[in-house]
Amino acid sequence: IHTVPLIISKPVPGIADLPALGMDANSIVNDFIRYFSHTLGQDKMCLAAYQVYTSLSMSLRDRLVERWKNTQYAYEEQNCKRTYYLSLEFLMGRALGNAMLNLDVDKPTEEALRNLGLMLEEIADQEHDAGLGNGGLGRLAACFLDSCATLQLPVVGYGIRYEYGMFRQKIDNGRQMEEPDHWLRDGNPWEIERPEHTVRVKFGGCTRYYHRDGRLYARWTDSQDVVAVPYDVPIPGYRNGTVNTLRLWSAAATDEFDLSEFNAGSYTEAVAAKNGAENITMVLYPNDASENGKELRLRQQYFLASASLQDVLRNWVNIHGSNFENFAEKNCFQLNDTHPTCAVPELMRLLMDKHFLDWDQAWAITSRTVAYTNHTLLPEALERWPVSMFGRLLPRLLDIIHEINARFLADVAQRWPGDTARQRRMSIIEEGDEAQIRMAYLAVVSSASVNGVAELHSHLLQLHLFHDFYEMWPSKFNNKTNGVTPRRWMAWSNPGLNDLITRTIGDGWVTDLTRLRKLAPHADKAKFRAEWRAVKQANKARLAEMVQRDCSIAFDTEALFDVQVKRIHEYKRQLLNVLHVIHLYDRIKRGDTADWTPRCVLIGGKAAPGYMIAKCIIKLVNSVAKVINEDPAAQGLLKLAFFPDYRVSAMEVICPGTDLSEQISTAGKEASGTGNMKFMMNGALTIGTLDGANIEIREEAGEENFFLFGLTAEEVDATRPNYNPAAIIAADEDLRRVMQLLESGHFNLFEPGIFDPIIHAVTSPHDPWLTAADFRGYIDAQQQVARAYRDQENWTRMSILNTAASGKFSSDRTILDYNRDIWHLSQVPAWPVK
Ligand code: B1N
Repeated sequence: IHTVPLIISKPVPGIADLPALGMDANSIVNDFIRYFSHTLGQDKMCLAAYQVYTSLSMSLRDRLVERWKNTQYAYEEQNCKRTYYLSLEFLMGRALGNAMLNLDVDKPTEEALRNLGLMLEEIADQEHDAGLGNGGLGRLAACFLDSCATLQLPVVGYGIRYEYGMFRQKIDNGRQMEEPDHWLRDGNPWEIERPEHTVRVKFGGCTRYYHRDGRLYARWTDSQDVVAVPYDVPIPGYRNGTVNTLRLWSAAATDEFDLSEFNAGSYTEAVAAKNGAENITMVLYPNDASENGKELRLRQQYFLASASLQDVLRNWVNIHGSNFENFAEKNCFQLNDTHPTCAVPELMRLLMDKHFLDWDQAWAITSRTVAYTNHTLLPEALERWPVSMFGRLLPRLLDIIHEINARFLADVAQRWPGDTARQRRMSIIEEGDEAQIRMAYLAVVSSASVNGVAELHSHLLQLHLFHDFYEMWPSKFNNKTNGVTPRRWMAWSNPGLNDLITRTIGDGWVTDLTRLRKLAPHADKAKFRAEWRAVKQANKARLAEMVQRDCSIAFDTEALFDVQVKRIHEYKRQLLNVLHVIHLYDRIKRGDTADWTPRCVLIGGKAAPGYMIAKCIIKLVNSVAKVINEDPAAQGLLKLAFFPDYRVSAMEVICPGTDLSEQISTAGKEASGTGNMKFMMNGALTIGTLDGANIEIREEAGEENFFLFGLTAEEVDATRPNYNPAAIIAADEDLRRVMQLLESGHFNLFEPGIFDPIIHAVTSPHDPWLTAADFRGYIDAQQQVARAYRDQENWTRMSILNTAASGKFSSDRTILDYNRDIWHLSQVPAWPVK
């Protein structure tokens, strides 16, 4: 194995113990200037904005690195239990502002920079989002890391350093265009390459068995290997000296040649053939809540699992040698959905084939250390790998999966003798024309804990997808309602609200969000409401500016800001939103505008590149927007904009400026949602269905502070068999007129027929999302919203009460729940920086 050799074998006095860097604005800005001028060789004549950003980031990173090392020393000294959060996605967004906030240097540094004539907001705006995720699942992982560091829990994130993150979305003639996101092109000051921790990952080849001391062992041989090079990203806790690690793996070729080709004289071909290795970590698959079964994706999954486990085991062996007795007491692997589930057979393999444990010892460790979080019930997102492909790529792992399954099915047979139907239902291998591995079942069978991400979702998992498993092991199943970090989603992104709240109830809410409850009594004070409204108005002005810049549409900040931003998916029903907008337009055109509440509707989100209907919905939004925004009749009453390239840094501006949060998925389909929580914290009211975490949001806010509509999950299931949208449309004049407008081609006069797939989807009795069924309820709830908004005093009251009730949705609470029920880690404070 080719790693950088250790040159220095004993501690060098003086090297590790440099005096701590100053945390005052002056020393930070001095270092910034030195990096700018000396390290990056810039001068005053050429203020390359990205270099200004890079220099400031390096200055802050230095300060994190000291705390980072001290945190790791504390963890090592305590020999504490650790959790490894394995995820194919970490949607980190930007790091600079977060580092400044968490180091408590944001305000003075901003001021010192201003004295130099530099605006922090402009500098921070240079940073490329780290878009290493699709949506909620990836952003959840990022919020969890922030909470773990803030709670001083020894948790390491393991992920993939994609060269290309989530694609950049451009809108051309109303249609989504994808552009590659080469986010590392200008350099990334937030990562440190660690070539000395490189590991080797196998693909292909076959299993060989051999005897030693009377026992049979297996070895994976004749494989084609790649190396995994780690890049570490610091994860600062909130003002507590802790800095945890996100370790991202990058694939590279080994330094070996194919000797036969080399001997044949094709030196260059032999070197060029090694190119394939880098492909593994080239690009993030841009599918949210749907799998696509590509071999490269399986390679990514195994690459992450194997590299991370080898890393953990090497650290273990360095300290404990080959004694694995306490391993399960000291380590926990949390699987972020089934994507990293190769970790199960890989841990078995490493323990048996490399560390020579027998099956029972290896299984005792694996089944006690692995925990699985499910994030969706949608059948199209459930991962299945063809046995044939899996066996070709990962032959030794397939052997192990077969063995896990055989032993598991023997247990099922023991418990339910003769029930072969049950065995077939529960088998990890699905038989059929092409046998497939059900990754979710593999994860459930092998895990000590299985959780869903909101109460309803966890309940539905037990009722449907994992019903048989729930009967077998009821105590494995639990709920962990999602949360989001209040550092990024309130304290950093909404400085106006941060100031007002802190002036009113002190600053403890940032790390104990339940304290926001203390805002509730202030909702009754007219002066406080006026201040609250002023903050919202300023945030709306900022959002309107961004909409003007990116959509060229003018939003009037007096209007109701009605926002739906999330991945475009039929189950999320952006289409229902558009139908409402068309209905409002129809009312304007027929003169039904008495007591009108002006409204600006913003819709944003990416469609998976191959998801045709989702792309068609984007085109529809843009087409409807064009008609409405250009119609003088709608001026001052209604605007519609599609926000391009929705991403983490855009949400930081969008959610503080939103009045109304759209959470309108078909009940039972959205596992949790997390955007809903960000909006609530920032004082938006929610219009929503009884789905995912909406149910808990409404419970916390009180039903009088939430606009509810739509079928329940049970009603959805009951409605399906005899669903008749044609009858619903015929019976509802408003919906009939909306459909007529659509069918008449009013929004696509020069592109006839382009919306036929959408019209068909709404009118089909097989529409799984029941859009027509919820139309009436939605329109009526929107009418109530409009009426409520006209009473600004009461609206503000409700807004304050929503923020006040949002404490449950801090990811700190979520992580404390994970830790209490699954991880059982102790909090370990970092050594103070001297
Ligand atoms: O995970 C979020 C939830 O809040 C959302 O409701 C849920 O839709 C989302 C395959 C997924 N579920 N499944 C995915 C992502 C990428 C991929 O390749 C599936 N994302 C969710 C956080 O719990």
